[in-house]
Amino acid sequence: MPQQPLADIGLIGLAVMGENLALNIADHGFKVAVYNRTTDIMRKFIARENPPGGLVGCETIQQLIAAVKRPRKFIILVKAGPAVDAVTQQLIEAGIDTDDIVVDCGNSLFTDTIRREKQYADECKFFGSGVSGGEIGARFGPSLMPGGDPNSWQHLRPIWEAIAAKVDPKTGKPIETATPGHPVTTGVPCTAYLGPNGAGHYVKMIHNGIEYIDMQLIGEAYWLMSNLLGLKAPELSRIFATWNQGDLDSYLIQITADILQQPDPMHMGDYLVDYILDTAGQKGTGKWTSTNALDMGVPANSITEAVFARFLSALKHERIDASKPLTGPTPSYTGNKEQLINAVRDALYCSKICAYAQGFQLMREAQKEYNWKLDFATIAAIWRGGCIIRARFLQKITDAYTRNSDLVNLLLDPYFNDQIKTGQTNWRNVVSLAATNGLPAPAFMSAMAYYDGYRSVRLPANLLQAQRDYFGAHTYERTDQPRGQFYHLDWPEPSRPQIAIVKGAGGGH
Ligand code: NBP
Repeated sequence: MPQQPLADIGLIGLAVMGENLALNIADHGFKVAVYNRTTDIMRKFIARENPPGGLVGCETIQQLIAAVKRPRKFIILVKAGPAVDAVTQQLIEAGIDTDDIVVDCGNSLFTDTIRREKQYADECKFFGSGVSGGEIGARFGPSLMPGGDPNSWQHLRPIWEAIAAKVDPKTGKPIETATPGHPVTTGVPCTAYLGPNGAGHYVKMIHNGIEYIDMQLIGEAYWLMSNLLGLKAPELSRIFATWNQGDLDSYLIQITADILQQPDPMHMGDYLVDYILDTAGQKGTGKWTSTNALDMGVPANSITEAVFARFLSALKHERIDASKPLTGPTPSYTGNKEQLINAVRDALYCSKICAYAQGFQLMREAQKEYNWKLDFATIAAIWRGGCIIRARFLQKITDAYTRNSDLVNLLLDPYFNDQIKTGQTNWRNVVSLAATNGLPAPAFMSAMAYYDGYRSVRLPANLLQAQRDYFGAHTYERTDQPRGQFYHLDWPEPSRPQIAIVKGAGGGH
């Protein structure tokens, strides 16, 4: 019997992401050997889906290794965490070569990827690649965020570029016409090498952090319009659909319009959104982004606020109890409806700019911390298609970083600065309306606090530093002396002030 040609790549983990990614790879003409811990799942998958010659089912890790051509490439798509190490160890114990490439495509914490690359360096090339777009993205074109050994990338690149989402080179808009067996093969792929070790998973984590705040902002826009204007789901759907024709054009706005027009299957004439319990879940990537911001001292307050908003939503029983004794105004708005809708649109756009500014500020700091050289124009470009935050807006970010790759903050780019200049009166009015009507809008408000804080020459931190020196002798710098000179005042005895220069930088505990 003639021997079967070896597979181009192996894939481990046939849950929703693994199955869809395997089919996507096969659609592009690559042969994929697939393995799953529970063999029956693999057998059923092959029986159900095997496109002509595209998939090779393997019952053991040894079979999988034997089925893939050298240098072997393996994608791991198992539950993030210890399972990734378990699978990597199995591959190593089963005899993969040092040149074989093991790519973790799950939502792994980037520090785990940094650790794994080092830990397995003598046994294989461990590589991390973020994947965004959920099951549909995995099937027809995700945004792929690879990071690891640059030579390994050259082996992965043809597959990654083939299976990634594509955008139109002229407009930057996603080309979304793939169907099973008919993949999109033209356009600019939404993938690029991002840097060594954990860079890919780091960028994916920031993507997810931005996704949290993008969703929270849309939720607040929906909530303000429905409470202040009394709008019902179908009308709100039409507003979001209209917004989707302009600067806010994005996947999340588009699905919001779709969701709001969905009738409830259990109540004729009603809309599903009104019956969905108002408690949001989360899988932790927003928390990782927030923790990273706190660790690095980067003010990503809106991203963090979006995570807290989910935590607050989860306190449903407490909120019901608290709604009785805790009073506030009853929402009421008597102004012009169209003006308010436009104002909410502007508030959403201005806040979104601030949220992305925070995400990119985080990446700017991380590249120093982890010794990467991230290309921000490229990162925005590979988010234009395939991923959950895909949006017309990302082309503007690509343009901003193409104009100036050293841009300190997105807010300082002329386009984004102009947008905030144009929209900020409306934005401020919406934030005021939210506050005076007792409607929570933490993302709109925190984005504005970020904007106003970032543009302030002086902040009240002088008083704060004085307090720190008063109670803890943490020292302070003076506005009339060079930076780096630290002073301490003997505060409790103001009749005998003593000023002393504390030597060295960064006094305090
Ligand atoms: P899950 O995260 O639900 O993981 C299930 C898979 O992991 C199954 O194939 C399971 O095998 C395998 N597995 C587990 Br659990 N423990 C294992 C172990 N110790 N050894 C070997 N295999 C093990 O799958 P998913 O939802 O497809 O997601 C895969 C990865 O992609 C995750 O990291 C996820 O965070 C990420 N991701 C998911 C999405 C999404 O929309 N779902 C989007 C983007 C990224 P079994 O069948 O034998 O139990």
